Amino acid sequence: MDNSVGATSESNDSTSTAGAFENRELILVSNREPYVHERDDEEIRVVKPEGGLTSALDPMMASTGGTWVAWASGDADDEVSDENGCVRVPPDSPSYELKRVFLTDEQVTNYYYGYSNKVLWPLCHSDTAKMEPKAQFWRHYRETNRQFAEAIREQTNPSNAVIWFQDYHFALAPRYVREASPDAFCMQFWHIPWPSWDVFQSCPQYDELLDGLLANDLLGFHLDQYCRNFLDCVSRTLDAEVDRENGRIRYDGRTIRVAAFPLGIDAAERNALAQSTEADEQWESLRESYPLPEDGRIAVGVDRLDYTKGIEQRLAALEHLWEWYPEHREQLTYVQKASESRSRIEEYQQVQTNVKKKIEQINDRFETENWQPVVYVDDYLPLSALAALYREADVCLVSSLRDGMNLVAKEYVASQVDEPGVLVLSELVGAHEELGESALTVHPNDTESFAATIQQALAMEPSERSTRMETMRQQVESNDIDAWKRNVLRQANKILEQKDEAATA
Ligand code: GDG
Repeated sequence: MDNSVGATSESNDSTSTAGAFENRELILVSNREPYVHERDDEEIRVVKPEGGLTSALDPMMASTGGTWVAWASGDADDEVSDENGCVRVPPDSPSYELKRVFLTDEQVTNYYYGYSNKVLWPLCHSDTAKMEPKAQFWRHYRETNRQFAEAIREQTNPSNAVIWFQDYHFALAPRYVREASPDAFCMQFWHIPWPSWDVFQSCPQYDELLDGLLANDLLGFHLDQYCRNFLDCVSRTLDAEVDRENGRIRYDGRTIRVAAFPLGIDAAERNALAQSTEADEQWESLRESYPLPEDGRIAVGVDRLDYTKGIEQRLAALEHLWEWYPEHREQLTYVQKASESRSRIEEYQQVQTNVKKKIEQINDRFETENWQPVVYVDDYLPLSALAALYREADVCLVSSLRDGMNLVAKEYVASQVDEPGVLVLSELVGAHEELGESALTVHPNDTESFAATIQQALAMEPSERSTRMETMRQQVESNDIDAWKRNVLRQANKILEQKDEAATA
């Protein structure tokens, strides 16, 4: 029996997400938009972020229709949108509405860079020393959440809709929606960890954040552990009845369901890409652009340059490996695929500087005429190039200090074809729950043992690699992005049915 918090394990049926909710329009709300219009001299081009959640949810929106509400981040978004900030997308075959919310520079500074990324991000990753809980950040976070709630109301009657918020940028918006429309159906998925109560308490607005989130009918996290932490925070803070076993909260006369839905990836697409001729071509072009080895081994890391990803810890382990296991000099090349991120925040600039410095130092120390130990790739790669990089890597290193899920680990697994490699995985990432038994586990702060584990990965026999990878592949394939969507929508429909029954009783 599954006795996890608010367990949602369901059989893998083929329930489609099309027509997701009877008689209700789907309104998806996220900070990032699925299509960004950018001005390029005389032309306007549409940029579609590849990978990540926006591209995973776009096909669902295309099949169900409805509205996606998001921050207008493109400099030509205004020009192509109507007087309500709306444009129909996907551009090639429009099937749903994208409603843009226009924010001032002050809002972006305070709501996005400020409260979202200097308070909630470090808080939820249990790094409270990095928190900057400034009053103006909070003020703008509240106002911007209110603006999103108003944008939803401009677009639809919330009483006839399912409003699905994504992530930590919108902890208050559900409350603002519900204030004006008490019978709205709101749900939210929180993509980052939820910390324990003693950590969460360091945020001065802890009670308002919880009150905001409890305006949802369904609240989803990646892991049971995050659900348990959330339920604990609620029971210690608010006048609420908390049923930990069933993941149910009674608060303010309503019932809120809290459940774990571990996010998956489009495993079939990643696997097909890894086998494509496009990936072969991309690999050739990567080899032309970067000093990749002809026949040595390759380890890879793919990260946003974020202090939670443990990139410096990983480089320290690699340095230790080349120092203590000299047989890997000239034999193992580490490729760091890095994407610049949130560069307006000092801590992020610091990560960028530290990572580059450390790489230079390692290369200076071990480099030979024929070999560069660490290759730094900071271009944004198309999915096929990323697939080639994963496919060619003998080892993938994921060393986050905290990570809600970590999709890179799953993408690496799905991209293994022919002779598979080895996943080296931090025990502190959400994906460790699903993949930890077949990956090689590391603690990112234990440099020596991390280095020894990379050595173990490189020495592993092909048969053991295949067995481990096969188990992980099955896990990643059967719990893919479609399974995630189905489980979330099924749970939401169940709650809606119960609500409708209660209303007509
Ligand atoms: C948050 C949580 C949770 C990277 N470089 C390129 C590229 N990427 C893609 C990867 C992967 C994504 O970026 C990064 O996803 P992660 O899951 O590793 O991390 P976060 O961005 O921190 O995401 C995390 C996630 O939300 C989902 O809930 O797993 O825990 O922190 O997909 O492939 N994609 C392309 N080119 C690149 O150069 N195309």
